[in-house]
Amino acid sequence: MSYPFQIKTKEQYDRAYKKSVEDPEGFWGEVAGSFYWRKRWDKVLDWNFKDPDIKWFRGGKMNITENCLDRHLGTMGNKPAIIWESNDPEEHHRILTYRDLHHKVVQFANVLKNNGVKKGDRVCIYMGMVPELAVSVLACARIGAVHSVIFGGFSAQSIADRLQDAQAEFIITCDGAYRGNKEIPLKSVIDDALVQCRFVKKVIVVTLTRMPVSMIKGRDVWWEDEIKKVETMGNPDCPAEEMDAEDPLFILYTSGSTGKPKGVVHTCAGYMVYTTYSFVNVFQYTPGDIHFCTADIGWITGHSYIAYGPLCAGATTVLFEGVPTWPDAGRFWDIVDKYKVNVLYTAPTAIRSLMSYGLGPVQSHDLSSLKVLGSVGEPINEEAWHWLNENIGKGNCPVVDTWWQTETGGIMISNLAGVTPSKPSFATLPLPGIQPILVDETGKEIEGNNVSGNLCIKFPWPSIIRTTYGDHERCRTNYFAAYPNLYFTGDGCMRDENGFYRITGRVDDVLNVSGHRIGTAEVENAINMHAGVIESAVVGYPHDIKGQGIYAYVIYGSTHGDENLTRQDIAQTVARIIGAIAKPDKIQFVTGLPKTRSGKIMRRILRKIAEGETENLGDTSTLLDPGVVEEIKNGKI
Ligand code: 6R9
Repeated sequence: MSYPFQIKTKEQYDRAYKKSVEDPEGFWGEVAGSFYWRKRWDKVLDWNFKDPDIKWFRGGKMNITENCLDRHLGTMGNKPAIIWESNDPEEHHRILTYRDLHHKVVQFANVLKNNGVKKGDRVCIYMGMVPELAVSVLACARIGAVHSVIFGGFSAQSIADRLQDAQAEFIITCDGAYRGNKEIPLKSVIDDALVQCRFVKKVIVVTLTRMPVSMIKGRDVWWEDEIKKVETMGNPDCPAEEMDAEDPLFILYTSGSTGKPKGVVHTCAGYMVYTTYSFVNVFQYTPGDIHFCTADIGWITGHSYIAYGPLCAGATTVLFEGVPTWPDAGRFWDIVDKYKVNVLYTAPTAIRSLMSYGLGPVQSHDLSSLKVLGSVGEPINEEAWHWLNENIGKGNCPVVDTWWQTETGGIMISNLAGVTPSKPSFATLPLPGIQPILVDETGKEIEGNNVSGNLCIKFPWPSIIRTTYGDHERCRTNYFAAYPNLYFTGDGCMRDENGFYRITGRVDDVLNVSGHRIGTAEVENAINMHAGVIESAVVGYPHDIKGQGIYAYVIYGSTHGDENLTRQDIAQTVARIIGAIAKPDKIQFVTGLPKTRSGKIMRRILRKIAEGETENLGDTSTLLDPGVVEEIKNGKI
């Protein structure tokens, strides 16, 4: 397979970028021309950021799975599409060729149809990182059902909230999942969620751990039994549903600055075009390369750069079930060595965690197959960047620092491996089609170089968020209302003397803990549900491994028993309401919170105290009760 849109030199990048700004429709029309369409589009782009209303490739008809699967069968049916590495390194791994994957997707698409799933229906997927997860995602896309993958670490309550918001009547899950030395009872978590969600009609359960699960008659069915049924049905095919370019492809929930996660909606054609375009260009994918993205498909990185982007490009993508530190901290390097991985795409938090084990686990493996290293999810600190570059890449592999978001669908600002320059801890330059702009608090553009501001984007790109499911107004106010005619990212950013961008972190009340987005309001709501808690305030603080840790200030009513046990109880409540990823790292009991006269919590002060910077707290004169700050400063945790 060749990629006519692949950029190979800095000059080509400059030319592509210029064209993408001067003639965006011409530019993206050309890129889109190398995909398979049932019917070409009538118009490349219609948009306004006011409503917002954004339509790419209007009138085009296609199905993303025909691009990920069918069109590869003729020339590379026997090429590995997915290499699956199980949690247990001793267990046999599985390789699915494009033909195998096509067969499984078509088969399971028929299972979905047999179980009543129709185009437009929402299907929730709650699974471990097993091949059936990729098959489920693609089978939904095959029949035009809208998938909503929920990361396996979320609690029953979080699942119930998402099921209700998406009105999802179908669920695909596993009995359990393996992660390191743990077995996670996925089906049982789903059962707990469904107590509140009587509208769910069908739950399809993959057999994996074979831990005991309840199976409710008429609602719960086994994946394997359903596959047998379609096998005996005769016609094994399942023609792809013809989708409109702007039909929804999936919903993915993500945290914002308010309490309730938002269902980010991506649509079929634009998402396909942009994830493939960015995949091929950022990682400089060459046919035959083995691509290993260590994210979970439960996050956007897994959607775009384990599943859709690589498969549309006909790449071989590694799907890893386990964790980086089990059975030992050499697991990533073992996988690189075993499959001769060429591109490794991972997160700063994983790198920092592996750094702490020293070079022993690295040195015992042959990493010479590596060509490109990538980072995503949070700002990468220079130390981690250099460690990756020197000890993993041996100075020979370009490191791409890729900045993007669930809402952007694909990589927005990043160097292109070996093509455009890199700079430690800088995402560097925008991809063609991406027009970043820095603004001040009032929305005024900050021009020139060596400046900082809030990062916005001033022109649409094909995989931009279209809406938040069921609540378009929320999409408008969250992303398009802060500054007129701009998409606001929520990130702070600086532009250096060369025009390179460095993302400095969120400027809203969103934390980034181990690369996972968590809203402070969400954690506060969960803490406040704990019996005895009167009020709480949550802020982030720098954490060596996680990037940010969660620091909670809690006003607790009755001093019932041991403070440490109470802390654990509160953490347990948060795990129940959101999931273990949102457990506070530190809880400080206080008798009051620093509030302004209008009742707003002054988080700035709480953040400084959490960071240990108690000396220079800035202006506290607007506080209702400045005394409370002294108490918090002197308090212990
Ligand atoms: C893809 C993904 C998005 C937020 C984003 C920003 C942070 C992601 C980054 C980065 C600095 C990078 N972020 N990549 N910050 N440098 N290379 O992570 O999506 O989970 O929605 O998080 O992550 O703060 O706004 P998502």
